[in-house]
Amino acid sequence: MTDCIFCRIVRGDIPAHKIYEDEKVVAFLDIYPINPGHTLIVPKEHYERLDQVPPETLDAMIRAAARIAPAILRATGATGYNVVVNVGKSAGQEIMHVHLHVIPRREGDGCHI
Ligand code: DGP
Repeated sequence: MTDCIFCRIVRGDIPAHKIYEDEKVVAFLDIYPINPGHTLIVPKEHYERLDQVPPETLDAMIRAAARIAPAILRATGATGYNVVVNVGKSAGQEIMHVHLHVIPRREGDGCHI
């Protein structure tokens, strides 16, 4: 998927504010954040849907979320977070390269996830 925007971010062909990377995944700030620190975790290999991702890559995605979320909270002062994945256009998926949203939250922030 050479023209997939997240594949291009993974390759470094287009800029993104990367905050974490390991063998399987990259995490970077969402360009249209719901709250400050809103982060996306994407597998380095292209899969469209969550149900197509191999187990070891799923593990890496959720492990990355658990690892970076406390740092995001410390950096933003948020007190909680949502981990969200949209699968399919009908569920709001706009970029067809599977990704976890890590969305920092505060009491009364008015977000409707
Ligand atoms: P979804 O609707 O679940 O497919 O979320 C796609 C998210 O990707 C959306 O919150 C905005 C973000 N996004 C789209 N294009 C770019 C981009 O070029 N760079 C970054 N950092 N985020 C992007």
